[in-house]
Amino acid sequence: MKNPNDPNLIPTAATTALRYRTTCFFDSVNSMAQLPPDTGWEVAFAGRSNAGKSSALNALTGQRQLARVSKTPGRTQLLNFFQVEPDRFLVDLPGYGYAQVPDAIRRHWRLLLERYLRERVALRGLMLLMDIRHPLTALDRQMLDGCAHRLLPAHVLLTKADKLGRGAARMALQQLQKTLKTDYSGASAQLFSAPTGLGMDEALAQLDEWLGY
Ligand SMILES: Nc1nc2c(ncn2[C@@H]2O[C@H](COP(=O)(O)OP(=O)(O)O)[C@@H](O)[C@H]2O)c(=O)[nH]1
Ligand SMILES: [Mg+2]
Repeated sequence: MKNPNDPNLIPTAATTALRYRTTCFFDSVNSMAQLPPDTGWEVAFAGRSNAGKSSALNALTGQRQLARVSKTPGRTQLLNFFQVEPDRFLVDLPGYGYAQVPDAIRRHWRLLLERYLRERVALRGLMLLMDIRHPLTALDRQMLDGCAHRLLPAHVLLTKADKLGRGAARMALQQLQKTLKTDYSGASAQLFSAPTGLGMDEALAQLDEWLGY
């Protein structure tokens, strides 16, 4: 457990519950066999490379460098487990859609991701991150299809909402919500911005619900 007074914590994230502030790295996993025991509650974070997954994980936990924020996309090649408390995890999934990855490795990720999503009992919900300027790519749809298939709830964070004006951001959200309603009724969506904190409370409430708090 981390010291909540650690200087690495982001002081502005005052609303972040203490349980997330003390989240710490647990393990990196490259195969189904390496997964922690399938006994608890976990929420996975998925999205295209560069969608803002690491930034969101850091912002939601109020920690500067829990997950590594990268300007070079495609680096996170493993399932990274972060422990909120014993048996409760946030899982950073490999970013998808990155072109510069050898086919064999891409295939390995895809199969691992598919099996994890399909078989993991501890998995209670999927946070799907999409850059608000490029929402709902073919791979995003595949993730939502996978969730629908096993009735796993999904919640979309439209990231980098600060890059658009308020009206444009709201329109992008409404449009996405309309599509979700017809194509993926088990999925919800919200605006999110790591640097401004927009949507933080809503996202944390969703985590609380899925992790059984
Ligand atoms: N303006 C803005 N930039 C963001 C936001 N989230 C992430 N970024 C930037 O987008 C880039 C990719 O972010 P990162 O968290 O590493 O994405 P990941 O590959 O999905 O983990 C970095 O340069 C971040 O600083 C956001 O909400 N707003
Ligand atoms: Mg990342």
